[in-house]
Amino acid sequence: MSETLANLLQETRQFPPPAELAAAANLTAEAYDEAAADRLAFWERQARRLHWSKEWDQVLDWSNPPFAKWFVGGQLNVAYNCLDRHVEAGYGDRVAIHWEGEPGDTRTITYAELLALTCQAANALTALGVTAGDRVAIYLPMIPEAVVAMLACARIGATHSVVFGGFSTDALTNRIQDANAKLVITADGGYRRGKATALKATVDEAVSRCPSVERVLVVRRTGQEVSWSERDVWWHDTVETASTEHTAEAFDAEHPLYILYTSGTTAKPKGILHTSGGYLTQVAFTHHAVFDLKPETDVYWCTADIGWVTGHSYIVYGPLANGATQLMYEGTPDTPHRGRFWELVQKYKVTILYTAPTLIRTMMKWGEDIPKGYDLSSLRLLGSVGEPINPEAWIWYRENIGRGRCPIVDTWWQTETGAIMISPLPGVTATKPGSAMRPLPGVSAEVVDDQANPVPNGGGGFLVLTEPWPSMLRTIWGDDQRFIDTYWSRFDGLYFAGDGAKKDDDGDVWLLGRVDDVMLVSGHNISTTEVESALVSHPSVAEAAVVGATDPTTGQAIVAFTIPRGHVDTSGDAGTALIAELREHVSKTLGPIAKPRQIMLVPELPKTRSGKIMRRLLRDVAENRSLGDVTTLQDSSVMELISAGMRAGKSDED
Ligand code: 7RM
Repeated sequence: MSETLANLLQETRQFPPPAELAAAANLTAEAYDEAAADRLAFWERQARRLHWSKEWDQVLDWSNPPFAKWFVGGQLNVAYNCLDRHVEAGYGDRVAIHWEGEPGDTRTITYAELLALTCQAANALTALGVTAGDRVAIYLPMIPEAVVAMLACARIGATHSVVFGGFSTDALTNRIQDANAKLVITADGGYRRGKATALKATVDEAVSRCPSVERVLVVRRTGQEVSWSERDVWWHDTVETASTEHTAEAFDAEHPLYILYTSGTTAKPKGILHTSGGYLTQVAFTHHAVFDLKPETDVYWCTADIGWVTGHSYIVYGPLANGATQLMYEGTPDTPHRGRFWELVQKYKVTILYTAPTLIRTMMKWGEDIPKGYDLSSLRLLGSVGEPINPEAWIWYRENIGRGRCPIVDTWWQTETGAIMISPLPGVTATKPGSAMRPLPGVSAEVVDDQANPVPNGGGGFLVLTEPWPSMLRTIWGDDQRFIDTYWSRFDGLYFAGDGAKKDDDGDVWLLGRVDDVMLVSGHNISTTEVESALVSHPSVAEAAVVGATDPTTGQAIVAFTIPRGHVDTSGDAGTALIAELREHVSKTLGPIAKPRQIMLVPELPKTRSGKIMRRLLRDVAENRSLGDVTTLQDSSVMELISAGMRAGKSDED
């Protein structure tokens, strides 16, 4: 029998939950049993966390798969659930958002204030002709108005489509056109890396190619010069002069809440559609369960941008549905200095931090002296999302940020899943560095081989979801067939996530990267993640990206791009010696089959705007091809540096 995916990495460290946290945890181990006993009754109980104007008749309608309906016949208003009900319950004075601008300006917004702002925006949108079912594009920096704009859409039943503020005119144009948006909400500009960058100019250009757009609503953030036309209106002239009273109308549980485009690498972006009742149920439940949120005392900080699903589910809808107090930050981690994030944790006494492996590995590269300079004692729980987190990065995060005290929740999920699916429970799970551990209560996941048979413990294969879940995508906007083809056709009746995974000897799940990235070396399927983790486990390495390049003898050969840690000497012979040592290190850690053919020492790696490594581009470099599409790249100069290094032959090969 041929293996689906080799299982090379052995990691045996384990960390039980801190006793104090476990004693007061929001969820105990019983939750798994309750959900297993009756999954739909479990989700029905979670739905009761929300306020429903009309109770549902049926929990799940799965009569027409893969098109699910959750809480059929139920009605609710998403914004009412995030705002009004907290104010009505007496929490109007609780801070919803501590906002910090990149230049250091601040705003503190209570739930009562956020409600008033959202009502004003809802009234202004209505006055601009937006009604339930219309699409609204939101292209804003990380300012409170972004949250207000999303909630105002939700309040009046308009479907928002948030486009990340760093995206180009073309990306914005395509997304506005695909959704036929009627209104665009933007700002004059935003602050990034110490500079005021323009947004309005990009919108002007995009809108000239988008006949569906009737009005453009503009927030003044930087005060920079903007050109103006008849379709433009200022936020301060419309929203801020509107009435603060607005009665929320209830919408169907399956009313569309938002479209969020996933930037496919080559094909046209997919508009992932999420609806209301099931989505809000699962984001609220998971935020409560995974982050153990105590709304009276916690200060929660998710460092994602609102333009990604993590910002939608774990800055806006989950935390606000749960009445959380959170920090929202406009800028980058290195402006004005590399300690900015830790300075913010110290200043706001952040208790729960949710960030991405890319940030953690960047901090590793900058060195532990930076976080050492700050008081991080307020932290009690750490989260990770976006990519597999290598065991060494996990340990670095635990020691240097969590100071050995805080549990880490490694949360696996996707834009398509809407909410966290696989994650430790912080008061229950004894975590393993690098493993997302088990599906959450109510979630059914499996690792299967190419015949859809579950792999035994110790085996690797494809991650699938075997039962529908409340926050699942409902379709791809305007393209049901593509929804079926992309997610439901590879394995009959199963949702195919596109990720490789393995089960360890205890049955715990380890994510191994996208299956498109898996390497085939001398007949063995080897995961990029495992080789990267082996490299990062060397004390001189901060970050690594591994790809398979065509090879005449082995089919594919492993090529590794490696960023050294800050203190490491890589000049001349020291660099050559390090490369030889790293190849040996991988061979010893994973076995000779995984020994890289080539290792390049590089200053940066190509990443998407949300921080995921773009292995496709590195494959082009490794195979000496001209670079493909680089428009979604975070920093295009990175590729020139890497290609130049490759040409100069700064690598080592047998
Ligand atoms: C939330 C988000 C989804 C893809 C997913 C994986 C990867 C995300 C983890 C992870 C390993 C994790 N949505 N991914 N979280 N891989 N461990 N904890 O990132 O739509 O932008 O990306 O991200 O490959 O399929 S996303």
